[in-house]
Amino acid sequence: SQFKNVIVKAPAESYVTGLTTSDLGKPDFEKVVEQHKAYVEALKSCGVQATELPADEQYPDSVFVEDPAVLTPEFAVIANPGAESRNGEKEAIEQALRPFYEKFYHIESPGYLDGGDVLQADNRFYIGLSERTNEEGARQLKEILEHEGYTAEILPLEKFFHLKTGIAYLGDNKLVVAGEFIGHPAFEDYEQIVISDEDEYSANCIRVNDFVIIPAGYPETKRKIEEAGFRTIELDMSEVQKQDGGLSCLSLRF
Ligand code: CIR
Repeated sequence: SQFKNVIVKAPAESYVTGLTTSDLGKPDFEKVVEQHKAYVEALKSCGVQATELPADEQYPDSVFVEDPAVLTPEFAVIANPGAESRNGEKEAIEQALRPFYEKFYHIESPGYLDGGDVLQADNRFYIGLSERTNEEGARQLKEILEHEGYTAEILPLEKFFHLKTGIAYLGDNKLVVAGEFIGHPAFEDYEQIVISDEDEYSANCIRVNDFVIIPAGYPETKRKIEEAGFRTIELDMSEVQKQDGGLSCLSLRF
């Protein structure tokens, strides 16, 4: 299925003070602005219309718009982000989605859920239990999705930060997997593109219409994805990686 729209949000200067578990150092603000611009240009070159939200200094991590919502072609689910400093990001995202959707659902406390823990593969959804997504949040989302005719499976994460840190669906039954998802029984029906531990960061890639966007610096991943029949676009993600973010985190695609 083709994406027509994306929502992105400019990085705030406070970005450099955002949440992270990585030891890659403090991001450079000017550089993340450049990398974000290149990201938005790449999305546009894949044929989508971009809604570009202004930076919000109050929320250092708000550039990661994937976490406050889960979208399907038919409806939007406003998530309930599990990090306290990020929870309020959902207000601006719901507002930005209003023109595009009639039907909204909401994940409600004590349920917490980050969109980064949700993977869609055609009519199936996978929901990861993480530091950000609890059982109640996952259960609420599963109920919504099943009510709408999708299937949903809940999987506890062992090491990954978010579910999509280590997995991506490219369409045509093809799945990119790394780390704990290699050989995982939930995914045995897919054709798998297996990413080695050294290249783990590149498992977070995104199919956008005729292209797969991947992080720059992973020639093995590029080769594997091209061999699977896709054209790739590479983007420098260094300043995003420093704050635990990846390609999927920076946009909502629908
Ligand atoms: C956070 O800790 O919430 C941000 N620094 C990174 C969020 C990355 N989002 C994602 O994987 N979906």
